Amino acid sequence: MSNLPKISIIGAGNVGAAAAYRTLELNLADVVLLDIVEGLPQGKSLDLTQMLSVSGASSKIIGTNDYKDTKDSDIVIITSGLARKPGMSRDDLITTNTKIIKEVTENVVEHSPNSILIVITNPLDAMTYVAHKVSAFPKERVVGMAGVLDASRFKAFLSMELNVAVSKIDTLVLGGHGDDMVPLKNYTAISGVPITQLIDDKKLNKIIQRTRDGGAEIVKLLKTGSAFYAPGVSAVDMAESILKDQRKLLPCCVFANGEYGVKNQFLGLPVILSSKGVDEILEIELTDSEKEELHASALHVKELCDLIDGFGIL
Ligand code: TXD
Repeated sequence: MSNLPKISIIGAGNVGAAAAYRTLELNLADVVLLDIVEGLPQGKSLDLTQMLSVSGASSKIIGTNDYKDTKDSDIVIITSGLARKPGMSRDDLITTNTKIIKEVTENVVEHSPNSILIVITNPLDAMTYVAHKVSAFPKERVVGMAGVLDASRFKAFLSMELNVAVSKIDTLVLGGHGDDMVPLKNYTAISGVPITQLIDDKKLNKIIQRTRDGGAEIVKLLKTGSAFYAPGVSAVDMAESILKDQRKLLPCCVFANGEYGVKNQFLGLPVILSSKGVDEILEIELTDSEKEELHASALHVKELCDLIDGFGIL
């Protein structure tokens, strides 16, 4: 390993491998890729090591089935669990993934008690709740990735529709990572020009609907799994802000303690990510209908968490 920070990625499937690739490409950290399937993380890390000999980054990667190798990670990205198949909702994954996240979190905490957790596994908000509860980490150190991905989808569709550079589009998508996510029109702009001046409402609403269905659209096309490049890169965008103390404002799944009238639960909100993890939750102005949508989404997340509590395994 090098002198770089250490990121462990649990789950060497599609998202885990994409996150590993991006971490190495940015030379952001050394990577430990862990999975329960023997050979899978070892094979992928060998392939990525060989990639590094061409791309030239100095970061290193190892693949393992042993949590000892994850010892003293700065960040742990949790991707382990089932992914959606066509026709499944994210919520359908809840029973199996709750057990997996519980087991994984216990192991992670034992070996990296000071780490910051970035959860990716679906249903995202509920699995972030599981990781928080099982780890007993302070709320600043447990964060879920969804808003960055949902915003990336919104931006991509806007760029396709308007034929403008996607890098100049800014937006925020709040709420839970589900069909009831809350894309914010008023915080969507292209180089500062409000989106409402550039596209009529009917088209914008269509794009918003496509954003809500963005995950399902890819699941339907792939047939055997769900999206992974954009999710992997989105998680590493969050990790970069934390490791480099960049203080990026990003929509992330965080523990709300009264913000936006949401109490004691995880939900996608705008936050500053710093070396502390979740440094600050920003309370921005929302319209009445956005507030309503956010609360409906929060209620849905809460129902899932209550269901998990009912399992009696945490
Ligand atoms: O926005 C988001 N948060 C998401 C979430 C975007 C895309 C994907 N999202 C969810 O991430 C998806 O619904 C899944 O729940 C996870 C992982 O998706 P991925 O596409 O990477 O799934 P894979 O390719 O099936 O990989 C999962 C890996 C696989 O290799 C399993 O062997 C491993 O997880 N796995 C485990 N590893 C360690 N420990 C345990 N217990 C374990 N169980 C399964």
